[in-house]
Amino acid sequence: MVIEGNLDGKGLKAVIVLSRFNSFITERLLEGALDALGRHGAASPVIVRVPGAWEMPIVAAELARQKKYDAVICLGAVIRGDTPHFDYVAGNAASGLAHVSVETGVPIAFGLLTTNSVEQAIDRAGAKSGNKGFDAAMTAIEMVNLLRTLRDDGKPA
Ligand code: INI
Repeated sequence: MVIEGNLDGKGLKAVIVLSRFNSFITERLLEGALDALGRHGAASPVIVRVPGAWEMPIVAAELARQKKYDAVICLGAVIRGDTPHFDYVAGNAASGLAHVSVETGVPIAFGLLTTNSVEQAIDRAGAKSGNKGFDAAMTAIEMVNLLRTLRDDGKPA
């Protein structure tokens, strides 16, 4: 038996946590996520803007605890500079979001780019390497449906 989540977003309530830092990239990720949700039948998501990736875990935790949303989609871009700052911001965001997801049982999609250059970020925000915001939203839909199936009776729909 194989159990997996389908990509039907009908009735799905998502919330997007969107970082304003590097907004020329993150706004493209938002476009991708909205495209994916809309094309798979999900309702228009609530969008919560935060200053930067560092602030994402506490906001994602608050939203997940409210139990108003089926999934939290986090979109941001951390781009490496000349100092170790990148490692602290990206590392905290990644481990914080993983923790929130496991602790609350609410799927958190990790649409946070962590790149060595602006070019790599552009490539992943709608250019050569697709749009990671789109991918994160698709993952959110799949995970909501997978967890519903597992919490139901374990049988695929
Ligand atoms: N925040 C990001 O989302 N991306 C970055 O690339 C970034 N850099 O490079 O500094 C960044 N920093 C801000 C950080 O997320 C916090 O908003 C700030 O430190 C205030 O708490």
